[in-house]
Order: sequence, then structure tokens, then C-alpha cells
Amino acid sequence: MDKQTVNLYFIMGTLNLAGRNPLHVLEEALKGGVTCFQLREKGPGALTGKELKAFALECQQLCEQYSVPFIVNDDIDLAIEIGADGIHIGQEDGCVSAVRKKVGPEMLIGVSTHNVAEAIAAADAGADYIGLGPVYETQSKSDTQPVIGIETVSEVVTLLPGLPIVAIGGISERKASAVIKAGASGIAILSAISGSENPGEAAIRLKAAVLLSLTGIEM
Ligand code: 3NM
Repeated sequence: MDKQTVNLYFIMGTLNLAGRNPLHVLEEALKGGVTCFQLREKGPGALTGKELKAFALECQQLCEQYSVPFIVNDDIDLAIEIGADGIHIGQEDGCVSAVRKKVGPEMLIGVSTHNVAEAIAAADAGADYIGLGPVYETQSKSDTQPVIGIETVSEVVTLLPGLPIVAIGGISERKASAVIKAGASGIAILSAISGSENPGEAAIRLKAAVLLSLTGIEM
């Protein structure tokens, strides 16, 4: 997996969209230039079973239309069943090698990590990329680990120079630049896109902030 794939990594489920149509939000985000999409269907009232599968297939089709990898959070069986491009697992979801055995050699495996030790362990176990966070305070996840700050991002990037590292947690357009300058390959975003009045515009602005910071040019 190349690092560009995680430049602007959008995460969304059907909840917390202030009543908006999730497929519309996803399509706007895709038009705005997100480079990767993770379906994360969690929380009270989340879709399950057949409904979840049907929704996942619709998201997958949209992602295909925009040539953006489609990644499923946690649900390994669903990812296999629909032939997702990737599976994203947490620290509690089993080890990378066991997941690799189940999903086969092709599917991308991403792992959520929250400190240097977890990041190294995930890399050593063969993760294709890691999520690292929460970099800042976030309202989007109730059970987050303590905030790690951009110093930990720099430390992990230095230790794992070849691995795509996507920073997550409380990242806004204003904060994107600091995270990228700390060495992250990209930013993973929930609320700054899905909570925006105009998700497409938000994605365009976040993407521009990432790409500009990657060039190292100060504006
Ligand atoms: N995982 P927002 S933080 C899903 O630290 C998730 O692993 C995190 O949402 C972690 O962009 C987080 O709205 C929520 O802050 C990020």
C-alpha cells in the first residue's frame, strides 16, 4: 500500500450524520477527493445483518466508481463476504497474523494503535498501515485512549519510516498541517467531514491542507 492512499482517509457509518443521507455524504466526500474510505457502523441503532450488508455494498459501489479503496471496520466476515479492499481492526480484535490467515494475501489490513509499542507490534505483525491516535481530543468516540499529541506521531514515524501512518482524532483543517509536518502520511477524519454542512467542500479543504503540507511550502 502506498502512503498516498491514506492522505485523506474518511470514516463514516449511518449514525451521527444529523439526519443526512449517508450515501449522499459519502459521494460528496468522494467527489471532494478523499483517498480512502472506512465503513465504521457502530453505536446504538447501528445497522446489522442484511441491512448492514446492503448498505456496505452500496458504499463499496460508490467507492469503486471513484477508484477509492473500501475498507470495513472490525467485521472480518462481512469484509470477506463482499470482497472489500481492506479490513481495519482494533487492539481488541485479534492479532494481524490470525486476520491475515482468514482474509488471504490480498486484502489490506489496518490496525488502530495508540502508542509506540502498539504501533511497532502492528508493523512487525504485518499491518499494511496503522491508524495512530487520538492525536487530539475527539467527541466522535467515547472509549478513546488518552490524547497522544503530535510528538508521538513524530516518534512513530521515525521508528517506522516505510509504513503508511494515518493520524486520527480531533483533526480539523486547521490542525491537519501540524499532523502532516510531524510526518504522518495522512489524516483520518470523521466529524470534520460528516459533521460539516458541506462534506464535499470540507473534503476539498482538508485535502488541500494535506497536500500543501506534504510539499513543505509555508503559506
Ligand atoms: N478512533 P474525529 S479516534 C474512530 O484514537 C476513532 O483510535 C480513534 O473522529 C483512535 O475525526 C476516533 O471526529 C474518532 O475526531 C475520530
